[in-house]
Amino acid sequence: MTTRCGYAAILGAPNAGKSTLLNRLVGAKLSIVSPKAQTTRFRVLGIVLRGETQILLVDTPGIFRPRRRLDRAMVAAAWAGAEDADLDLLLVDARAGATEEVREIASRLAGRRAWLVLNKIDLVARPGLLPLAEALGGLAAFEATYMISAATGDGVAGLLDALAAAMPEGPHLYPGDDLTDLPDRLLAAEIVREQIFLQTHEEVPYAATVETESWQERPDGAVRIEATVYVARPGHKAILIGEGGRRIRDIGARARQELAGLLDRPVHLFLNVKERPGWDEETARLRAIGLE
Ligand SMILES: Nc1nc2c(ncn2[C@@H]2O[C@H](COP(=O)(O)OP(=O)(O)OP(=O)(O)O)[C@@H](O)[C@H]2O)c(=O)[nH]1
Ligand SMILES: [Mg+2]
Repeated sequence: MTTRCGYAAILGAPNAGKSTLLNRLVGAKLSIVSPKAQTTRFRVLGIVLRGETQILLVDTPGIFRPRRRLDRAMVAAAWAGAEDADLDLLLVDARAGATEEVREIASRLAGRRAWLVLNKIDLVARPGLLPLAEALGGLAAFEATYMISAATGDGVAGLLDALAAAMPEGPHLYPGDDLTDLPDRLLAAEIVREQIFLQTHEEVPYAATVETESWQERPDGAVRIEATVYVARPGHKAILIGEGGRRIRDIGARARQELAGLLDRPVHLFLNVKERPGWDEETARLRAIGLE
């Protein structure tokens, strides 16, 4: 029997719903999601088996005009994901439409094998979708156009079938039951960062990074995780800790609960907040999240 296997990168402007789509396609929470732009910072692999095809989906950071070294590394990771893939999916927030950001990304896809995927169709009236597809269709030679809602799942099964059929022939690159190559330590740090994105505002989530410092399997089956949250400014440390330590307790409690579900065992989570001005320009901090 012929098998197929290939990479499909999910690309787009920040907040288009790329991570939501990855999680939906894989059927597992692998990549963190928040209502804020620039949530994802590095590529996240999601592995899906559809019939005889292994689809290697790559969630990427949103593409925007970078300022900090961290931002530049994020955008570079996104384009590297696109360039390494057999097929690029340009995911567009249908409600936001053909923004300047989206047009620029689309124009850079010229000459590559790409599909246009309009997302969040649960938020817009259908008659608006065709003109949007036409406006973007002129910017790259998209092989196909799909209209989906990553949130409700509308149209996603059709997209998955089409992806399976579009992958090149070849042996599967990962064991059959693998869902990702993301190490548990990195997943744990990301789940904490997701809570920071959900529970803090303005520049605070953007000025924070999380690293797992220790991971101990305990005899009773639980895991004890210690993580450090680095913040760029003293004021941010106070905000993250909150009055009487309430904010950091809530962040830890939600992250712990989420991780216990994902790892399927009891989790003891300890968070440390440290001030580290300029971490977002520091090689070691970027390497810790697989950038640079
Ligand atoms: N209504 C609706 N909301 C969606 C849909 N897909 C994603 N969202 C929401 O859009 C927001 C952004 O979703 P993400 O998956 O984090 O977007 P992203 O493209 O990965 O964002 P970055 O990682 O920041 O580039 C979240 O609040 C999602 O719940 C959709 O199909 N419909
Ligand atoms: Mg994302």
